[in-house]
Amino acid sequence: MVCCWVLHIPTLSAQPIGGTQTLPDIEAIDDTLYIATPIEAINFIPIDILANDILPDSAIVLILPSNPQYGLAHWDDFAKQMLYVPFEFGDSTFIDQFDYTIHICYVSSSDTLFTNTATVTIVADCETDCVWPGDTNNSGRANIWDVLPVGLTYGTEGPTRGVPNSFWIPQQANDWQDSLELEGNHFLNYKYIDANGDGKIDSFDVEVIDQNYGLIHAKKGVEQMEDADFAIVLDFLNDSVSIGDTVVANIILSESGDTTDIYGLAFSINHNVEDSGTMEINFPPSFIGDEENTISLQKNLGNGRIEAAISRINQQNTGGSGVFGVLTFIMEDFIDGKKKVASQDISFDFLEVRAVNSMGEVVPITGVGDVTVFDDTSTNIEDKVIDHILDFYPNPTDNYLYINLERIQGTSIEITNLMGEKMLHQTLTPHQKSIELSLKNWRQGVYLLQIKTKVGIIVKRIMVF
Ligand SMILES: [Ca+2]
Ligand SMILES: [Ca+2]
Repeated sequence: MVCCWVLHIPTLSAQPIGGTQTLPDIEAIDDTLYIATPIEAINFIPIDILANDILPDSAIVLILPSNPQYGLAHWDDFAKQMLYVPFEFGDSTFIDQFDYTIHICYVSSSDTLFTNTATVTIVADCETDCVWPGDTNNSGRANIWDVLPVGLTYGTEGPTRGVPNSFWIPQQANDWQDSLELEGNHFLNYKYIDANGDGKIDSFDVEVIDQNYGLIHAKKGVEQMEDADFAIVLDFLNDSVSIGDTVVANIILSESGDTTDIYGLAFSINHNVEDSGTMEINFPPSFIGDEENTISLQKNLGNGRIEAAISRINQQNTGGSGVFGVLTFIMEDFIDGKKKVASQDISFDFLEVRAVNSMGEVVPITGVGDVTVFDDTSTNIEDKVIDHILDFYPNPTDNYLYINLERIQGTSIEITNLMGEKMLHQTLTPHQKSIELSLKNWRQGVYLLQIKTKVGIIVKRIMVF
């Protein structure tokens, strides 16, 4: 079997161990070395760990590797090279890591020691059917659509993948017994869906999608939105929006026509809000399910794009309609080009939407966006959102919330839920040093803590459990 070997030495500032002498110029530079070799035919793979490093070469006395996890490393003093041999041969893909200590004699100093780290990536040969962890639908990239295959096959078990890992490298994996049937007579083997390679399809595989989100290994066609009677609709609750407002939009499965059975939904939204750092999509309990019986993922990609997916995990469709998601953000300054504007449409459009039933069949669906108006004419300085480190705890909480006000000239505190409903309002006295709020018996979920100060509003997210 042909294997590809990669040596990667990350940039590290070498750390002297002991000694106070003037240190020589020494630098470990990113170093990638590919070796294609029949792995059974060779005992030790040479790794030129010094190739890209700035070292006083002639002064090197000895290089000692620490023990790698998945192989052996050995310094050949005669050949002046590091040799590495993995315990596993052939069909597994993994990353190994070991430190090596360089002993050098330099100028007038006595022995000086440096420690660097070498990372070895072993990529097994899989030219056409490699698994890329997180690209569960084998489309060429890891993104929101990859949540759906995990939901459809949730709980299935199969063979583990060599040394299980979630590195974004092509990975050899044995086929599982089952495949999902996709559109156009395509079959997707379950091995792609087990993103972390542990032999089980579950929420850990969603975490791998999250970790490798947006990464691409092959260019394939853009997934297009289809025309359909069935729609996912965004609906702003705010008629108009000023700086500092919490903007809330419901995400609704349309109620018109017959109710269609669905299992999972994934979508991406384009918008023109520039400071969208606070934007997020949550899936409160709905006809689709709750935290116990669904998986979900949301990604705020910045640059006017947010994506999210939710899927059931019990292989049974749900019928129904209504609100199943909530998009929220806090409005900051609206800047069009480089110019501040006083009034402007805030528009949200669905870019791509996909729904599947429990058989994995595509349910035709379309997306309908919404517009609200940014109106800054009524805004004063107190409504400006400011970034501030706030001392408050515990978070999450199930009982009380303590807030240190010593460094803030706060005038009032407000807590709202994600629907924008006011849960608590408290006026602060001048020079008040702290406050303790009781949140006992609140519904579990995310809330927004807003403290008005003389220079603007501090907004923090708190979680009640
Ligand atoms: Ca994918
Ligand atoms: Ca897994």
